[in-house]
Amino acid sequence: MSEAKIHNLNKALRTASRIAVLTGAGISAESGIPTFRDAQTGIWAKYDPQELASPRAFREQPRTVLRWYEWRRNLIDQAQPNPAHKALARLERRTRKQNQSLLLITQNIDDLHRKAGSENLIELHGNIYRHKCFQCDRPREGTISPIDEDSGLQRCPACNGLLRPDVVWFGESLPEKELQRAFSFTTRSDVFLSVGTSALVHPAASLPLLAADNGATLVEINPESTPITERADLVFHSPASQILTDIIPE
Ligand code: BV8
Repeated sequence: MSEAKIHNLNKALRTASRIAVLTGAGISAESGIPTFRDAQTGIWAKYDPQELASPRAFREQPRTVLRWYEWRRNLIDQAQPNPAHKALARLERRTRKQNQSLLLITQNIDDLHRKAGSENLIELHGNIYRHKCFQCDRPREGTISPIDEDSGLQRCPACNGLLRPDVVWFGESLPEKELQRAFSFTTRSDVFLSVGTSALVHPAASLPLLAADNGATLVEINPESTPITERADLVFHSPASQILTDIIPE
């Protein structure tokens, strides 16, 4: 990998006042969690995740959707933060010491950034361990019990609506406050790291270009090219953990 690119990235990170990071499923791939696009194995292979992650699917087949999330939660329960997650948590601690600020914006719902120690974190698409009412949106503390054949679907104690994972489905709006905060920090960022995302799902996918349009140095870390690759100032076609541990050593 070119030393010059690593040198330029180090320099950009050292001289930045604000560093924004956007992560997608690719950063959790090295924790053994399949990315959203290749998440479908076994009995789930015949389903399209974009179909299952939708209010319509939940209305039509709530048990199937809840079982899919239970399957994904079980995968995530066995996963640990990988060196890429840990490097970003180290970067946040380093920026705090140097009077810089860092905001980590994730599309992932797997809680691994928080487990790795990241604090200044926005979960744009929610968190698989949180639940809420499909009807009245009230949060439900704790997880809901596993779905089995005759188990009644869990209901909201306030309105008797069905409980669902507190994640953002396709066709649903993102949490307003978090989205605003992500946009506002992005427009003022000096460096924007896009890590492990296909940059296809909006509105999260618009953040990297928004940063570049506002003068930030746009950096992409992804083994594959994406719609933002040609706009990026620095592109690392490598796995996230390799680059991030080079840039932010233990
Ligand atoms: C909304 C939670 C208002 C649930 C998810 C504008 C233009 C076009 C379409 C739209 C638009 N505005 C709205 C839309 C519609 C839609 C959308 O974007 N559709 C796309 C697909 C065409 N967006 C919405 O519906 C959003 N809502 O905008 O509300 C509205 C409503 C209707 C109509 C208009 C407006 C809600 C989107 C949120 C959906 N929820 N997740 C759950 O997880 O169950 S999205 C889900 O998929 C993930 O959270 C993630 O965001 C996305 C998958 O993307 P990635 O994370 O990038 O993962 P992916 O697998 O795609 O890629 C992994 C990458 O990692 C790859 O590039 C790979 O190369 C790389 N990689 C692999 N290994 C590594 C690696 N990288 C680094 N290191 C490695 N080791």
